[in-house]
Amino acid sequence: MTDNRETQPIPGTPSSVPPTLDEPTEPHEPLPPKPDQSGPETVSPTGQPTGNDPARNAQSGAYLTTAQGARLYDSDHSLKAGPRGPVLLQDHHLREKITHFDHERIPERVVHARGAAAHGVFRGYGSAAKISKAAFLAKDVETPVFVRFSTVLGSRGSADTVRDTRGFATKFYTEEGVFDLVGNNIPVFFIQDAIKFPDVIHAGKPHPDREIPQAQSAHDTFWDFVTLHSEATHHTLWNMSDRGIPRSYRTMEGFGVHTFRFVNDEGVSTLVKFHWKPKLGIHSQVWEEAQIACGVDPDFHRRDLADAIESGAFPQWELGVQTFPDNPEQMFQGIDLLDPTKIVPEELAPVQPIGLMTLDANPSNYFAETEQVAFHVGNMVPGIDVTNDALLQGRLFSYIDTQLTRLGGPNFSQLPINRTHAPVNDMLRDGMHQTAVHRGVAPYRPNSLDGGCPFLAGADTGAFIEVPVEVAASRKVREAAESFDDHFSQPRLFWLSMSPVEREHIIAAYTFELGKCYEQAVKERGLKVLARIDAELCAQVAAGLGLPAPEPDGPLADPEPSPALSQIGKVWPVDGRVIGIVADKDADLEGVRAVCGAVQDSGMVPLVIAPTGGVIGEDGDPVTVQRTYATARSVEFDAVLIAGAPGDASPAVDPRLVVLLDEAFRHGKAIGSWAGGERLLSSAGVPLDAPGVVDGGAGTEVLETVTELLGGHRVWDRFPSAV
Ligand code: HDE
Repeated sequence: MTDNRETQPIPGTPSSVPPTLDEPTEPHEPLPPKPDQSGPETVSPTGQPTGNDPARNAQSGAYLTTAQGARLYDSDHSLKAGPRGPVLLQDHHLREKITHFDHERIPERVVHARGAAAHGVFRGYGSAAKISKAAFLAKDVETPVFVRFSTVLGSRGSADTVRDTRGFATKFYTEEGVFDLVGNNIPVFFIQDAIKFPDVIHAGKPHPDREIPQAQSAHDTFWDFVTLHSEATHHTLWNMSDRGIPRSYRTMEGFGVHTFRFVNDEGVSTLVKFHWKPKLGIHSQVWEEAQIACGVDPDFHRRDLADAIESGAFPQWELGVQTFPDNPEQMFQGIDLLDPTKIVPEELAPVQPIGLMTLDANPSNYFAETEQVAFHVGNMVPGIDVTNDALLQGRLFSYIDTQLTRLGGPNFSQLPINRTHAPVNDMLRDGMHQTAVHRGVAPYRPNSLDGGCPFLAGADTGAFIEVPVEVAASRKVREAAESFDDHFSQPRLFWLSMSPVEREHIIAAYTFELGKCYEQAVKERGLKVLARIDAELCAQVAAGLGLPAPEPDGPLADPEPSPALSQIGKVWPVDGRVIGIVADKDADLEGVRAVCGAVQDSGMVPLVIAPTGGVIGEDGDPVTVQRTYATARSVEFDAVLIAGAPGDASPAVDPRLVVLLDEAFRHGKAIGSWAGGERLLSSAGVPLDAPGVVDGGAGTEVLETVTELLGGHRVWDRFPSAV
């Protein structure tokens, strides 16, 4: 513990403590914030700049103070009656410090508790202008955004790479107010009506008795629910596919899930479904990789996002919409647009790009920004409106309600991260944590005392006006439309659209998850559901569980597959990919230097792995080691290169390196070697003639082939059932 009495002496007080050498002895100005450390512009609801003023933030002034601004001379010792106590109740600083600490935690989100976020900018293409009057969609308009990615089931401290749906929530700070697009990385949802949301979440969360398992769907209550509610089949199938274990937040698609409305200047409404398309392509981990990452790097996705942004590899997504005529039926080619368990295949309604989002700055403070951000599907701007989707309608209630407990009152929109960039003139007053100092005496309207202000806007002055759709005169019912009863045709469509290797992953995922259930009845019901998707899927999972495969208890649909749903077979940019380069003192260090340079030139990240830390090579230009055999694990690398073999030709390879190479090989990663490195590969049991194992030539030549392989994400030919 550091004692600063010597460095900040109280006048007239002798001190026997020697000065510390590792702390500055004179107050000095703090370092300027890094370029990526500034939050969005902030204005208070009364138009005053507040909050983000650096002069008012902790850590930016020279002297430590209490919350009231009194300077402190000691923050390490309680006020005592003599050096050996007792501690005095009158120590205000002690009580303030401990009391504040006691209340540092707020309730975590009931779902989506684990998240990571980034700031960025959205630029409209103008292509949506004909169907939406939203100003931020106009050509070249730039709008600041804040995006929070999340898992759904796990607690705030849970691992990133679990099998789960991912949240993809975007706050657009538009000039017409905040627009929140609160979506997921899966385009359908478990349920068709919000009233079931507490049920599906209770089923997915840990069992109430032992509170296990954490952040997992592989347990009885989850499978009990999703097999009893067959509407959940489609979403569950996406979860069991590679979409449930993304490689990175940067390589996920995002979806608005519900059908929304766009409204143009003439008041014409068009139905739309939102899609985020990642510029880096859609990529996933393999299951074993995801499981290992849960242990060796539980922050895998959070770190990946922050590192990429810090290194300047700014992730980008194109926002697109599928559009449909807003007719009274709200159906498109037999697909009910109000049913959130259905997609519309892109082959039937292409995704039309309307803007580009770039994430270019990490948050400065996790709590203030990522934790306190409050999204709400009801935050809309003129030009965008909701539909009658019963899931969406329930969400319109839930998101404000949940913030009251989570953020401690009704004024959460005043928190810096939630503040709109549009002028606010509301008549909401008082409440917990009110930070605005409202003026005027008449927070009601009409009034004559505040000059009649504020006035109402109209369509021509930018008011948000709901689309005046007809509400069908009908009886009150607790029912859904008949088309909502079709729970299996789209799961079959998804299955038929998968490549063989993707199907294999799905079979393995169901076998794992149902295999983790204890209840025989749940496993058997799970197989009955699979029989309605596909006979081969059901048979293979049944074989894995050691159970008979049931016959389907209804007809199988015959949908046209949608190739757009498959993640495999395309070539993508390699930006931000991580290349591990194994080297030791006997390696071709010149080659390593050249390869590191070439990796960086291609926008990728080189990480040199060596037996120990420090540097390799004692001459003038040593190579810096970033990972050691103790800290490296295959999951961090998209490809591994070996820059030579130990000079003594010893066949014994460090067992940690064997694990690294074995995993990289089995997970379909490109592996390259040069300068004798193949000796090391064979000793580690990597077959040199396997697909995607590259040897020979100079290091940079090997890298070239490996980079080409990376464009396809993995060496798919190495999996048992190749594409
Ligand atoms: Fe949410 N959801 N949700 N959800 N949701 C929340 O709001 C809810 C649904 C989604 O990073 C909560 O602020 C209901 C679908 C994301 O802060 C809560 C229903 C989709 C996030 C809530 C749904 C989502 C949330 C918890 C059924 C994809 C994280 C904390 C009708 C389209 C946002 C909070 C962030 C968070 C309610 C279904 C996405 C409780 C009642 C469908 C990405 O209000």
